[in-house]
Amino acid sequence: MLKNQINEIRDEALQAFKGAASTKELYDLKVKYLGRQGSLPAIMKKMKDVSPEERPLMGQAMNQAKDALETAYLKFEEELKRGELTKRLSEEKLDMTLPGPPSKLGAHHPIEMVFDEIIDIFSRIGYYVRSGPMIETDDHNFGALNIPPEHPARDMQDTFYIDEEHSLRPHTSPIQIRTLRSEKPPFYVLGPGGVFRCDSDVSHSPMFHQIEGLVVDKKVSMADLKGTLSYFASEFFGKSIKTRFRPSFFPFTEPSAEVDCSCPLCNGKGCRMCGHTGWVEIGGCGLVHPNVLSASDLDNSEWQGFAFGMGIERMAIIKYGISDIRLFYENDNRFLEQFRR
Ligand code: 2NL
Repeated sequence: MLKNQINEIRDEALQAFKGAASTKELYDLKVKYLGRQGSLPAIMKKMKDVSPEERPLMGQAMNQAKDALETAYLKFEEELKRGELTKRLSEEKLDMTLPGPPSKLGAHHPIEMVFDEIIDIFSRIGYYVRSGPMIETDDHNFGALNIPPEHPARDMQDTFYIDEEHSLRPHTSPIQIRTLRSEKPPFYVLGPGGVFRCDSDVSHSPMFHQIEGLVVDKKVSMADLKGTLSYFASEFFGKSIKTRFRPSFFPFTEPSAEVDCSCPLCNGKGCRMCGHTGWVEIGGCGLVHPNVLSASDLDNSEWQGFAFGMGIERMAIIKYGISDIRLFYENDNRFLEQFRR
């Protein structure tokens, strides 16, 4: 009887389901017994040989067998799934005592390192740091520095104006002016900070960094200025460094000079960095112009001063042999990592 065959397959399948060790194995068994090529559907093909009286009984047995197997399948599948999940969770347990992946250490930015070192060198001879706002008045930026109204430095082409009277400071001198006007002499001041100019190409950034030094005391001479900057250059670049002054002009100093030092890269022999001259320019300086002192209410007959200014990017380029100013602003870790100290 076909009905017996059906029940036999059903029992065999139930037994096999029970023995399945994984959801995969169970699924394969379901395909084997219930799938389109499976053994139960195969029986259906024999229906045509069954007598009309027997047919309903057989259909009933077939439906019951299918139901029983579907139900059993779902039950065993659920059990196996739960077991597999428990097993996976226990295997996936994290060992919190394992060391984590190595964390990447940050590094100092070369601009910051140069600032720190210059400030350190001057603070050893009594200088202190002052700061000021980046948006400044025309008077602090230009007027108080003896820069005449028609001077090209005031031009819209060079300076970022905020309104008629304010601009982003184009140099660090307004820091010094604020100090001159709010504290009492003598002064031994450093003014470090970011400055802004309408200028952007391969060797100019619209935002860059400077540091200025200002001394105001009873008797201050060009000799003091030269001694101070020679001390600085030998501390910053090394003892063998020589310095020289070349006459120059700034509205806020008189006399004025450019400061060169012997090229630290080739030791003065001549190389690509110093343009084969053996000398590199590190900044400008001079004795504070009497108009600058009086514009800040200091008595010219009592007080004298010297001042100097340097570009931080330029100092970093010379000291570390950096080839391109744009490297300072890209924050590429491969560049920055080289300055870990
Ligand atoms: C340079 C040259 C310089 C000054 C800055 C200064 C400030 C006051 C009075 C007088 Cl309040 N002078 N600063 C003087 C000479 C040169 O900078 O090449 N800087 C990057």
